[in-house]
Amino acid sequence: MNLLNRLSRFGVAALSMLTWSATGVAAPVDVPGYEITPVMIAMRDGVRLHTVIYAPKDARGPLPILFQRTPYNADNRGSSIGVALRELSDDGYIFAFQDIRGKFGSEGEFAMIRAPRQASDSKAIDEGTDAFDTIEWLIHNVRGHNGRVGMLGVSYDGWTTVMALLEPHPALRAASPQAAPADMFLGDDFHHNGAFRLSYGFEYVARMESTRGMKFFEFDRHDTFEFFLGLGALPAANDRYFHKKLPTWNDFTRHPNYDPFWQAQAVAHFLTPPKVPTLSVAGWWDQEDLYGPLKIYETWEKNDPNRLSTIVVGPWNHGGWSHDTGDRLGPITFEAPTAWQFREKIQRPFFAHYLKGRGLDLEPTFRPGDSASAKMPEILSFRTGENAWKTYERWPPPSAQARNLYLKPLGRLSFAPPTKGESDREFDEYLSDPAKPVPYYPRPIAPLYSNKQWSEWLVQDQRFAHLRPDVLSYESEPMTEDLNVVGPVLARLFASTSGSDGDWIVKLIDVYPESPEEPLAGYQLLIADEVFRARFRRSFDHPEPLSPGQVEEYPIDLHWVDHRFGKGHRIMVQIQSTWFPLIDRNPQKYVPNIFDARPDDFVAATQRLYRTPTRATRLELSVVGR
Ligand code: PG9
Repeated sequence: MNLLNRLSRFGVAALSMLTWSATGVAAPVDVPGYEITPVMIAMRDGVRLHTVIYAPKDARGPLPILFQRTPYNADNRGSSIGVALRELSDDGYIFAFQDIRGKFGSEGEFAMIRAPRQASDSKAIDEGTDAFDTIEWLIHNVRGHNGRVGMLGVSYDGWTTVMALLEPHPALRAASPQAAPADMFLGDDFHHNGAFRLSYGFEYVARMESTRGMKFFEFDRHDTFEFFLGLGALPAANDRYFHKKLPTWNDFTRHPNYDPFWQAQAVAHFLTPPKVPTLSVAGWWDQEDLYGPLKIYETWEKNDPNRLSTIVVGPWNHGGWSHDTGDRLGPITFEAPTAWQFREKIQRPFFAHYLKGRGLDLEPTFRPGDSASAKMPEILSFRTGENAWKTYERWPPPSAQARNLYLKPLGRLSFAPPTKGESDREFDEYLSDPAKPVPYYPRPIAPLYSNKQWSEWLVQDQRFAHLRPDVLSYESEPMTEDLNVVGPVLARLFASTSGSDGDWIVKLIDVYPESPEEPLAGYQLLIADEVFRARFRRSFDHPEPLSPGQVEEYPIDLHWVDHRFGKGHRIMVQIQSTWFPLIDRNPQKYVPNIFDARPDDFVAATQRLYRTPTRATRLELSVVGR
């Protein structure tokens, strides 16, 4: 029996499931002007996925289908039609929202970031085959469509969009994966360079795996800094709260290294050359997934002769482009409604072009070259600090010049390399004490989803950490002219520790001028940041202890930056070894698995950063003139 026959056989069963939502178990939100059809759609292995279809009642002709796959409740998604999807719904689409396996109304088992199937196993399923099977069903069962399907979504839903692009259904004609994670060990939600994202890992997994729906973890206090410090070593999480019932937490504890478990799950390793026009989206201050969209775009770019893959990076936090106007983030203002501009002037014409055959009516600012162009800009980026959209054909732009910014004595930062004998000390040092970790945000630190702290922490003024005895701060002279840092930023540390493991956290900061006219006088704004767990300096799959006191070189990728350090601003670098509870505390004494560490494994250590001609700790930047 071919796939189509099988689908229509299951399709009959699917339509009979319409009663499921009529029982009061759950019901899709009502959206005036739309006919709502909840269905159970059978996948190739017989598992049925709850899908809600919204069709405009006043459609004057066939419409494309916009399809989203989510672990966050398809029944609620209709509410985005007039909001996050408003600029699209104004154009007229049929929307289909689906619960992925094991979540809310769908059958089957939920697997957190289910690993892509092996190419050799044609019978296996993954989120890509589920997208394929659903599109197949939609185009044969939904009335009034034009044969074209688009997919889009933020974060988890962005990742399901990427999965649909591995072996895309022929009807999938345009896709926008937004803040899609690429690798949960190297750079996205759960770890960065092997360092565990404690508060996020703990709270997200509790929320997603305590029930088939979602349930927030109930903290017994407001300050989660205190909660996580009180938790002590990580075995306490299962002993006290999770009791080995949360599969992903158990996976964290069993896979402390970049072993086949994480490698098999990282979609970055499985991407196929782009076959579908794709608009990736990332936010400069995305508190969850900045690594993913950049990595996915860069990987696609290696094999994209037909320019199918493009990217937009704006001044947003996680998903910030999908709501409100985007003219500010916390106290930082952008002088333009950047989120609305993205939705109205980029996302809307992108889907209208590929799904409705409309000309690409982009604003002049967003068009590559001088004339109206039939192509999306390859890279559209909002340069923060200058507050202007820029288009680039390549990253970094070919005109970019490499420049190094060096740590100097007395907390100075300079483009002049260190010289022999400029200081009688070769290093600066601090004591890192895991019993008194540096908070990542001024305390009290609220639970992640309880207020705006989490979603805006990356634009928090860093003065709360400046001059702490366990944070090294280096600052440049005020800029005498604008400095445009555009391209990848790499921190190259030469460092030692008295311990046998440790973390290095590097923060690149724009310090606003101390002037009475400046509303944010002295503000320390994070521009780029990253953590590196030293045990992984040679290999992420085979960690190794450090030799106490031995100086090692650590290249740490701080990702892309497009920022103007304006005239009068200073550049600052802060370096520290704890960032809590964002990152779990490194015991600083090597233990094979930090998830098995005992309370007495945690020891204070002296950290040294070197700044000599041969051990010149620095930031490697790309700089452009305009
Ligand atoms: N950042 C979230 C997530 C994505 C994928 C896995 C785990 C978490 C999200 O916002 O969906």
